[in-house]
Amino acid sequence: MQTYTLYGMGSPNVVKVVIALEELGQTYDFVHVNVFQGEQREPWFLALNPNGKVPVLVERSDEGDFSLFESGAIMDWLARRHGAFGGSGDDQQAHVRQWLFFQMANCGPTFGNAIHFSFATKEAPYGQNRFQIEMRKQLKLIEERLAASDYLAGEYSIADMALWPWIRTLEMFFADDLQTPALRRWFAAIEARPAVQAAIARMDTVGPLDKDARKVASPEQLDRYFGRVAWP
Ligand SMILES: N[C@@H](CCC(=O)N[C@@H](CS)C(=O)NCC(=O)O)C(=O)O
Repeated sequence: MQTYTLYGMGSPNVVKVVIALEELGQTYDFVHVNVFQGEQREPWFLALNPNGKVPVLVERSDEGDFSLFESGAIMDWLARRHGAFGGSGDDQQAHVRQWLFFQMANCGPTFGNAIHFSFATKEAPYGQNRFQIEMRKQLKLIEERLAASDYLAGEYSIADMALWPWIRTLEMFFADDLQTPALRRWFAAIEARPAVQAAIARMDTVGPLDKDARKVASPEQLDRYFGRVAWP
């Protein structure tokens, strides 16, 4: 029997883990990390993730404590630990990982940068252009895949759970780019799942904490958070 503590904020890389925990019927404590005040660089947090980023998942069981960072590794661990959503059979498992890694290596960084360069600064047409072009390339690929298959790896899996919150976030900034039929069908099917609704409700309690934390963050703290200056 395991219990979980998830360290995070209201960002897509955290939401995907909340969805997985809900889909797997696990209970978990949520520890909000105030990234605007730099909690992720405090020694207690760096002991959990030396890279200073959320999410981190700690599992407690009779076998002892087990701590993991990097959301893709966490998703893969949860799927294997509970024997669900990781693909049935070797081939299927490989395809789940293929789409999970695709999200991790491509969509996360690209969508994040497309949002950052388009909305967090007015000074970077080069960055806007570069990341919006790459974002649209990835969205086209995703649309083609979902036109051929109900879910990314065939059956609903951690790969879909990993991408879905990123599409949800992208919708706040690039809704016009997301109106393609297969993507819409896939998005609605996942949104309708009770576990996903439960995850959204849980995250609704976290969003205001981020907003409040950002409101009181100093310009120096925001510079650090956005990676515009190095941490001391
Ligand atoms: N590849 C990492 C990315 C994690 C990440 O970028 N976390 C952000 C929030 S979504 C964060 O902690 N930012 C604070 C910082 O970098 O100082 C993962 O998927 O876990």
